Amino acid sequence: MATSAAAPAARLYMGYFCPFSQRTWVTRNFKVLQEEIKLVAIHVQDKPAWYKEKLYPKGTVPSLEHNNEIRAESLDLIKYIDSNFGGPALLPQDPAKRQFADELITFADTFTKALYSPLMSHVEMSEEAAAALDKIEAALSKFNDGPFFLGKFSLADISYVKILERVQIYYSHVRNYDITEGRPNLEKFIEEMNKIEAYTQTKYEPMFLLDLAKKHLK
Ligand SMILES: N[C@@H](CCC(=O)N[C@@H](CS)C(=O)NCC(=O)O)C(=O)O
Repeated sequence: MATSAAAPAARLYMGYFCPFSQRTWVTRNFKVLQEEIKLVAIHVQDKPAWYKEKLYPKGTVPSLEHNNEIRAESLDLIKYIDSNFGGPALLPQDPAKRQFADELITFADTFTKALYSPLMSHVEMSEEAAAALDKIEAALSKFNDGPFFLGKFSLADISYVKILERVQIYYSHVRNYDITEGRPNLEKFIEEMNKIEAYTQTKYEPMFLLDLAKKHLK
């Protein structure tokens, strides 16, 4: 009897301490794709030459090798993984929620830059960073059928949570600024995220993350 070979597992090239990689890692965990997507750890500060030469010329992680193609950019990858693999869907069918998800996912890069920028210069807290936090605080009240951006847990939450986790630690220790102060939705969001195992599996001790980042923080 002829047997058909199982499709080879996809490979997710990632840095365990890289927040962008961690978005794809959380997505994989939540969709229970440990067999379908194998993690290949890359040392971000000391990348092997083959990664850039043979796999992904831009050289950043994460990237995904699937069906003999390489894809990259974490915000694109989480959407790709959600639509091309099994497991619970991480985007809703509802068109209004879907459109809001796209807007939020697109804003995640701007949010990241706004929050990191004061930390990389000698600025206490910028208007852009406070406005970006206020924007997501307001976004969290748009749908009231749950504590997440779209009510239920989705890719929108995954786009922000690993950045929020870090900037909460950095601002608290380096700027004495609590990003959740006066932002109750954000506080509740972080509390609820900490009940999602797919996310908590990717967390490290705050002091460890602070130590890793210290040489970049001003
Ligand atoms: N926009 C990219 C950013 C990826 C990124 O900057 N990754 C870092 C590690 S956290 C990296 O690979 N840096 C090394 C390099 O730029 O060569 C994404 O979202 O995937």
